[in-house]
Amino acid sequence: MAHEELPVPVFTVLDPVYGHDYDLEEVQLRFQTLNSKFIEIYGGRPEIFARAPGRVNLIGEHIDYEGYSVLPMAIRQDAVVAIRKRPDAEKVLRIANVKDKYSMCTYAADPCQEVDLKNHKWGHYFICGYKGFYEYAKANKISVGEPVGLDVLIDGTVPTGSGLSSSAALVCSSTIAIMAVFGVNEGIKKKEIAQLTCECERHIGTQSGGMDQAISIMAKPGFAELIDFNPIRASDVQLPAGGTFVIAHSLAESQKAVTAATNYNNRVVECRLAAIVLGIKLGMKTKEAIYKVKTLSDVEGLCVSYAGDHGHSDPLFAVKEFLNEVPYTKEEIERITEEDLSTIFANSPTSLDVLRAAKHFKLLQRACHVYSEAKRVFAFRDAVLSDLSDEGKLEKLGNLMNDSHHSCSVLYECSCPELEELVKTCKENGALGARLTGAGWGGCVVALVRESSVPQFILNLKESFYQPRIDRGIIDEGDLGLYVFASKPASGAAILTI
Ligand code: NG1
Repeated sequence: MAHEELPVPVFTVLDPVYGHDYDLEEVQLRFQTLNSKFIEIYGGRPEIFARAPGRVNLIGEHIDYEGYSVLPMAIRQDAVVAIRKRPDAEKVLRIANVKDKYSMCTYAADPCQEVDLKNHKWGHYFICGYKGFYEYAKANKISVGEPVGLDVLIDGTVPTGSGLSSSAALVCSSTIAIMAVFGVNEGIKKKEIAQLTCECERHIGTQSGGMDQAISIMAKPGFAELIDFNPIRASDVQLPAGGTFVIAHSLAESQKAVTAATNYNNRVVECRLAAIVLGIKLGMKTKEAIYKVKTLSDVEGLCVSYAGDHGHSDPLFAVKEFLNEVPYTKEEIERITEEDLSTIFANSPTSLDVLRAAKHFKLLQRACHVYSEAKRVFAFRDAVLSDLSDEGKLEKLGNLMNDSHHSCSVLYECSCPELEELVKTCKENGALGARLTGAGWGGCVVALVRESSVPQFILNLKESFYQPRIDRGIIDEGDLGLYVFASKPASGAAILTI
């Protein structure tokens, strides 16, 4: 059976989850500490643990929310949730963290509560899972009884604001922990949980695409995954021998939820506008385009057929023909749509925030990025499957990663000076390819490096990129391993009854 059809696995020991590429003693100590801290805070043992990993996206950036396939792999850093139903009748959710800097968050045990977006708290990510779980149970007529109080303790090792999806690791582990503690996990397929957790995370105010939750739930050790959407599907991708992905933090924090209106959600809105304008220019009635066209993938067929009529095959031919390079004002777009943008986005408060914050809209550039990046994902997968030598494959993959970064930086403008410096440093030190990974605007770079040169590569990055920052007190030398490390494809989410 395809693994997305299976439920999230339940294990009674740690080895199947952490057996690959981990120090098992260290992992055992981590769970023991979590257990004793739980007892210290709540006076009793957790009923269940759930864990979900972060991820690094190898290629396919900012295209999941446009309906296009992406190619990430899970990393070993994860979020672990320890949970129990409260033994008394108090209807409160207490969410604590092993790290002191995250103080305990408490919420009413009310699945209908709104997430307070104006007052961002780390515990909100648990509430995303909590709300989503009840919405799912209601939609699927699963009886879960009256809401009860929950005691929760979380330990996350995915660095936050790094583009490695600490948020999805937390939302996914919280959601499956809640499912498990209510005893409804067995009947639910991974692909449904991937879809559900993507919807959960939108309660935080970002219009997420679904890549992070899908890989966190469906990853398999040893493989990257090609993730398709609508419907969600994961296909194993065995990376060529001889290459390793090194993840390096730019040390600029990417605060996706806080900057959503000008960054992440802004790009989602720009893509939708580009798609509507293309739809209209390519012959759709304005009303039909406004109400039916949600993503650039919805109008790709029209673009390709226009290109075909003119002896081309690439949707970019139509994009360049019909969209202007000069940024559009709101009024210019409204002349094409014959409808106010605030009416078009009336049902999406987070998009209305984007409209209020935006000065102009870059439709041509965003569409060019999305269509070209979508192609690169398949070129990457095809190179892996090709009969090139491993060395030839690695070179091809590296070039595709470089092209992806250029597109993110120049067309999608989701890079930042620190990421640019780090990508350049990686290339100067022999990386076959290097690119920002995740949402961007800070966070990490992923570099493809020949396996034999990884230790030297990391040393060189330390000297040229990190040492000046250690000297300035931005990070401690002892923490360097948290900011730059090699990663193998790790395992996906699991429930643990240890
Ligand atoms: P990160 O880097 O984890 O914030 C975000 C989105 C993804 C995807 C990438 C860009 C969330 C949870 N994740 O990832 O869905 O769109 O940006 O490719 O919003």
